Amino acid sequence: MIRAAVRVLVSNWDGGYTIPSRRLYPHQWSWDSAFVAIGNARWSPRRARTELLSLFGAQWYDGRVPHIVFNPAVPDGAYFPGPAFWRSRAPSGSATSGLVQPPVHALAAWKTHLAEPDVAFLRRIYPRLVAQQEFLRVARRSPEGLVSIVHPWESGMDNSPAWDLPLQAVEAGAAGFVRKDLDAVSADERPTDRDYERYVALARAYRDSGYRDPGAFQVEDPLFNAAYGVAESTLAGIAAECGFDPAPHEREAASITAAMVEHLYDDGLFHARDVRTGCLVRSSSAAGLTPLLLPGLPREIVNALVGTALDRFALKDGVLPSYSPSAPEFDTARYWRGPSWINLAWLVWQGLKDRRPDLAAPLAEGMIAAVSGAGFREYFDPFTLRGHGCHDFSWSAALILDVVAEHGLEGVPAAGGEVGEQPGGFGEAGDVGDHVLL
Ligand code: 9WN
Repeated sequence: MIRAAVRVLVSNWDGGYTIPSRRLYPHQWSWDSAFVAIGNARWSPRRARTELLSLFGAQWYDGRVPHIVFNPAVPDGAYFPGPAFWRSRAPSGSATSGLVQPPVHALAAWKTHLAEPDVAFLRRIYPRLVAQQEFLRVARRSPEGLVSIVHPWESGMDNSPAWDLPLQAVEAGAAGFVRKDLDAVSADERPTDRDYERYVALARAYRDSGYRDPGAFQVEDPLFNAAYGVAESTLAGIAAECGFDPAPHEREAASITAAMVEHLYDDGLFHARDVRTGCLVRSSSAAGLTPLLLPGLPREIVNALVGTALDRFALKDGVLPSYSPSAPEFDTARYWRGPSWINLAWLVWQGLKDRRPDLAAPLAEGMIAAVSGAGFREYFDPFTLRGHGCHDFSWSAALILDVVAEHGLEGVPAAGGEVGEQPGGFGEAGDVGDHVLL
């Protein structure tokens, strides 16, 4: 399994970074690169550092880290919306999108450093990570002290039922575009055309405002805010390691945690809040469990989240659905509307490892069992573990390397050796000249 995971990462490597998937996502994605670095740190910290530095090489002057950095060698039509749609360039000259994704990069940089201590790398990336947070504070902070997203693509959980209500305020523009995703994945595993029309209309309006004005969608998402908060507490550690003052980061982590508890928490789960209406968007998204990542979360809230995870997300079974199966919007196969994703399970696992190792263990085994049966698919049916979305998906491979390094191989069937639908058997991890540390 370890070799098969490394093989996926090697075959998706494009020289300085890792594409999420050859056919479906042939460019660099922001939070994917962070997850990939976390996995690469386990066998090639050098590659993990390169991945992160290459992403931050496309950071804008205002500090934003674009959610896609386009590879100029890939034809424009290979992914929609491509560079011609976004019409934006980073100071480095790279064509990029103008949206962002959850800032899980400080965590990735820190884990990379833990795998192979390198203070020079930390000192290089620290100011960029700080600028990434600064962009969110300056451009996206609401009076409640929370950070908002202006597009479902910024949540990373693009098609979550949590966005159905806020998206009703968005007028779907005239079609006039051709989706590329359906060339690679079946339509019933992807967002509907109606969703895409709204995504495109929103992105176009944001682009036309010079990537400045939040349009008809402005939402405070629990996962995004949890990532922002955990970035601050991680930056405190990075600052201390580099000889800088950690206190401002500690204060910011405490203040975002308090604001989340005050404004986004209700009845055992965190929810998104619609900034335009001021209302909480009650949903059953597993995003609402990810504040478990926050080290300063009050104990009673941790206990309540664990209760919800057990009752409504069948946590003990080990396979975390992205949306509660007890909710009417739940779908076993459609993108972010119920299937299990390795990155989401990994984030919740991170939050449980120290607090509830008894529950973190089945989650680790559930992730391992999913890829053992179906290969490194993009997402999985939470009941049958059937694979969905694209094959050879980078973060599924990367995060499994991290889970296996910490948890061991429990969860792999005894007869294992071959990973379900992975074509071609195992390759050699060392064929690119990296050191295998695992
Ligand atoms: C739009 C690359 C990305 C992930 C997102 C996931 C999906 C893109 C798409 O793929 O989004 O950004 O085309 O559907 O939702 O989380 O970063 O893997």
